[in-house]
Amino acid sequence: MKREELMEAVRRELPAKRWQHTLGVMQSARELARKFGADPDKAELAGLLHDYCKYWPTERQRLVILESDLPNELLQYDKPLWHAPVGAYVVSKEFGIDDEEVLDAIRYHTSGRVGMTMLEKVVCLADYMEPGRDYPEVAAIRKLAETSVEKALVAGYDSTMRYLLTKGEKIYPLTLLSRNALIDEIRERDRRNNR
Ligand code: DGI
Ligand code: FE
Ligand code: FE
Repeated sequence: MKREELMEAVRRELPAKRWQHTLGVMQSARELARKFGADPDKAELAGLLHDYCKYWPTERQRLVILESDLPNELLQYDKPLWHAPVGAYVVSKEFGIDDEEVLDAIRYHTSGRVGMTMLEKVVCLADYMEPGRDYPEVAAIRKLAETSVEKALVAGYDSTMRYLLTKGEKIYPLTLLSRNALIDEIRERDRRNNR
């Protein structure tokens, strides 16, 4: 499928505002990839596809989880988490995307995971800080992203967790593990630099 066709296929799935968000994530992911050393084309492609299933009805997403090899355990966690793994599965089937690095960047763009690749980090961070994002912590996250993708991502997860706590929502364990792993990475690098 040509790039224009792929973009058109994604645009059709999304309300106008979410399509603008997607364009912003593509741009930010490409820039962050160049800055921090991931493949800019893969980052942009993952950015294009990352929210592909975001507006699918819950029942349609549930069916994908049940009928694919995705872990059924996902169904115990909050629905806003589903679109990431469901999206990775669906774009592999619908568009024949077979680059596992790109698929993982889509799969883990909401929660992150332990041992994230640089590509996964920049896509997740781009989602938090693309130009259209506007929430209280975004300025601080953009500032941190000038020097550290890991520190900026931790700040992103912190803002998500604070929001979830005020709402009385569950925290997805992988989000917490991902944050802890990034903090370990940051501390390890600081220790090395201070030796
Ligand atoms: O899809 P986007 O809105 O661009 O961003 P996203 O993929 O990061 O999804 C954000 C949504 O996911 C938001 O409603 C909060 C929710 N979320 C993120 N992490 C967790 C979470 N929800 C729960 N319950 N637990 C989490 O750990
Ligand atoms: Fe998303
Ligand atoms: Fe997004």
